[in-house]
Amino acid sequence: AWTKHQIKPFTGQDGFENEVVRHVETTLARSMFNCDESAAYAATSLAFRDRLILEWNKTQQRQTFADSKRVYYLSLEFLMGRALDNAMLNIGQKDVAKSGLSELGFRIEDIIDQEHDAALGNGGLGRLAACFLDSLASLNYPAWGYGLRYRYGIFKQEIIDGYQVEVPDYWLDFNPWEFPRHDVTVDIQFYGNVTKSQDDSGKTRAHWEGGDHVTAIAYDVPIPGYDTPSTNNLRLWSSKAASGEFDFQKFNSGEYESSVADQQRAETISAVLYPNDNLERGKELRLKQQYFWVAASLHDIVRRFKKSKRPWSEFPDQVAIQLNDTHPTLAIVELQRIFIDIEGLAWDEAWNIVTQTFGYTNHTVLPEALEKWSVPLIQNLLPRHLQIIYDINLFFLQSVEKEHPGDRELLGRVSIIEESQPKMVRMAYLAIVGSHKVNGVAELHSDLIKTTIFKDFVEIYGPDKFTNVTNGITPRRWLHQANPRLSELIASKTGSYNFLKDLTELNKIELYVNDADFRKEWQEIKYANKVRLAKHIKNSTGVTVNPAALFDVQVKRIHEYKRQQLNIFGTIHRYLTLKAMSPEERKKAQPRVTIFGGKAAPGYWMAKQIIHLVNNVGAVVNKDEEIGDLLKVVFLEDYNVSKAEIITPASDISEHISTAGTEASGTSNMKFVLNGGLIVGTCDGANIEITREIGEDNIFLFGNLAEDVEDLRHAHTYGSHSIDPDLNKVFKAIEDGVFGQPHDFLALISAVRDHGDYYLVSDDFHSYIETHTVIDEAYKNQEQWLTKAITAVSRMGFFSSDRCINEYAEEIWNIEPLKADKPE
Ligand code: 26Y
Repeated sequence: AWTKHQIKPFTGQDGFENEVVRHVETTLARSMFNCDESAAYAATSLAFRDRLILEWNKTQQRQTFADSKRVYYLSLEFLMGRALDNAMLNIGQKDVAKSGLSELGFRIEDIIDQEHDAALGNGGLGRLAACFLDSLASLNYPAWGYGLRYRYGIFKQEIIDGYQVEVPDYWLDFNPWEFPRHDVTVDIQFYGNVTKSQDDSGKTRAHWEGGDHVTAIAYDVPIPGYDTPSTNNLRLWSSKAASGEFDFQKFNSGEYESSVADQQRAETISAVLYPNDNLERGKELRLKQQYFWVAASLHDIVRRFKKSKRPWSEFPDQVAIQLNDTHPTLAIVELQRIFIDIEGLAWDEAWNIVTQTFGYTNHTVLPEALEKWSVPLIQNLLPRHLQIIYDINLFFLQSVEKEHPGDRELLGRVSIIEESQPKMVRMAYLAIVGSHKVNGVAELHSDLIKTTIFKDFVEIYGPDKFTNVTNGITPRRWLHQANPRLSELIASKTGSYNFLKDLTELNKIELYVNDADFRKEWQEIKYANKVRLAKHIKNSTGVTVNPAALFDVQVKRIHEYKRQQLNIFGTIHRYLTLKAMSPEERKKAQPRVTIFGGKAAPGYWMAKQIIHLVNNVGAVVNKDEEIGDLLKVVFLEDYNVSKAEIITPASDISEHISTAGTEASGTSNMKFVLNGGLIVGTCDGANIEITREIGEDNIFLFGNLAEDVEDLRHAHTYGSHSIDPDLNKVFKAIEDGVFGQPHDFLALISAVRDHGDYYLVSDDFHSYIETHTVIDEAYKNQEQWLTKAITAVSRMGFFSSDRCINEYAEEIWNIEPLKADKPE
């Protein structure tokens, strides 16, 4: 087909082997005799990369030539994971690599396993950006990602004596997937001061002068689409001292160390990913990162537009920029600055273009995650930007005043500047005012932002500015790559792998839900995936688990709102219940493995206590011979994308149990169901839409509803807060020292018992425990369970990130796919 690759494929297995040998011997300058797994990984990657580069160049040329509108996805996080497997699958020819490597004496899995994850993100927001890039390329949309090339990604997590220890993630030793563009640089300015002058026509112009200068260097990463030649670009910026900055004067006069220090200060900007997820800290270096990245990206975009020689008014016809949360909000201010200070446009003309260009995606309603930057900090670092922010705010408030005369309280509430001490810039408000569309990431979340944090803005702009685009996941990585056998089984029934391009085709498998052979094979695949995870658990924790037990998984960043504490309290309750049983009763109990994984932000003390408690509970339970296989509790260290690819296909039940109204969407919930696991969850985020799609018989929902959360919290503070009696037994066991020194865990208990139970752990505990009893019983009926799992998978088509990206393209970006022409 013409959509297939125009680059010559490897000429069979021999062709592939020749390329590997050539790269080992020439590119790597090694001999095949001492080609180890890491060299084989390098050579295999280079062989596939060669294929990618040619399509990548052609795609970029095609897009430039067609002069089509592009979307730029600005994200401080891209949690890409590994690239080789993805490249082999998207290009095709993984089969050729498999047999070729085998002939050279390697197993392809071991070679894939050599790659270091590209872990340039914290969690959901960063992984969403990665899924979006995959869908944008696969759907042939002209799109670039812009981010930072952190030298250190998210830290590696080690568990030592039950505690999290952070280890730096230096990942760039060998990275064949990036291309430094030393010729693509942008000069970035910080600090300094602003002067005004009159130009010839008498207009005043602002000049931002002096200060420090740092250079941004582009590193490009090819993003291959699945079964299409389209290969998009992810451009990551790296900082280094501006060429004038390495002070030879200083150097020659013997101040070698201080001249090196200047250099290092510049390189610090892109050195490390901030490890906070949903927790704002207001650090100056983080603001520097944001401006550095945003300014480099905008100058790049504007430079590209100027080559087209079109009038500025056509800028929004060529360029759509999507802000992944408020982290890139300064882009709005920077584009306005470029237009008025550098290109000489009038304010209104410029502002009109700016607002047509930007869209803003909100990912959270948690107050502690909403970005605010102090006015004095911005004043010092970006003096001209602060002036422009004040002007944006002034014109905005004037327009509000016009429509709502005399409503001083409204003006105070919606002001971009918070009148606090010190004053703060509310980045979400700035993002709303500077964008033409604002979206949430699941229906409930999009409704909540309209009725709570952004209510006044709905009043001001009307409801049409606010919309919903429910998140999705790429089925290429999260089904085909993570679970190749299930993908193959599905293809054998749907007739092709086309479901990987149109996930709604999964509905065809519902026809086979009663087909005995199909069911048997499905069951075997799940079991094999559990065996694989059991091996991983053994290797990483030393704990032996029975693959026939019910695998109950909660893997995600550790956060109080995600309520891993509810899970571990429930697990303790299970243990106490088992301990109280007679041997006869125990024989009827459903064996279970409770699996936790996830990182805590290094400064998030409560999250670290949760990790500690999970590990201590595991240490006691796992060696209790009376309990044996009835319960194992494991904490898997260093949860990341490549581990998720092993864990996700192996779950029977996964936990998505946030306090209702707090989890914007969740995306791992989608991944687990797509892999034939069922969900225990609250009525929160995308769980609600998953239920609507797959049917309420196929999901285990529990707990209070979002609409009741406010009243319940109020009751905790002003009424009486009685703790669930079963939960009190759990607290007592902890306090009695059953799981080690109770001292460490008292804060977890008192947050619930004495400090208002903000996350409603006690309110939901009973319903949670009961639901797990229901789950145990349901699992004992394996046939019925299997029916639920197959039915659920068949109805998951909606949650493809392809559907999601098509919605953004139509409703927000107004862009069209651009396909390669048919070859002659
Ligand atoms: C301000 C800074 C500290 C900050 C850094 C990272 C704030 C937030 C974040 C990350 C947020 C995040 O990952 N949000 C998640 O986005 C997913 C994709 O939309 C959602 O599925 C998930 O519910 C939400 O928590």
